[in-house]
Amino acid sequence: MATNRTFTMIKPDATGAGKTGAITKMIEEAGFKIIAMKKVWLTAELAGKFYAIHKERPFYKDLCSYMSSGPIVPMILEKENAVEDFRKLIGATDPAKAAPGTIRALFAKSIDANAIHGSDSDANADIEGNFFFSQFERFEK
Ligand code: 3AN
Repeated sequence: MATNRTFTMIKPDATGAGKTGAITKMIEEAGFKIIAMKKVWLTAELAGKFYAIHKERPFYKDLCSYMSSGPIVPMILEKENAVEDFRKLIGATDPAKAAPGTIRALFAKSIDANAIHGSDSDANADIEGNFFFSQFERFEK
């Protein structure tokens, strides 16, 4: 099903490397409108809540400590077919497998420090956007 909104976060490796502007530029040039955006630094506990879906995975603890190791830039984005098109723009989870020209191919350092997150479904885009942004920040009609 085509949707209009997705959720993303620029991760600590990319914010720390000064790539926030370059990545945001790619997102806008790909036709996504930034609906909401801010810079925050999560505690490991909050990162754990965000990634609760991965609680049983072997990389969960490392993921939570990594995602709380520096600032992140969460955003809500709008575009026709947003979830699917954004996953294409960021590329595969493992940057070694990400298609050339994708955000992860250009900026990710490893499978965990992989520069950016993109929601994998409409339902998760909604849950994840709601985690970071209040109703008035989401500009919902
Ligand atoms: P994606 O972000 O591409 O949807 P998910 O949802 O499978 O990937 O995983 C969430 C996050 O967990 C990834 N962005 C990555 O940072 C981390 N991750 C996923 N798989 C691994 C792995 N095999 N080893 C280390 N970290 C991983």
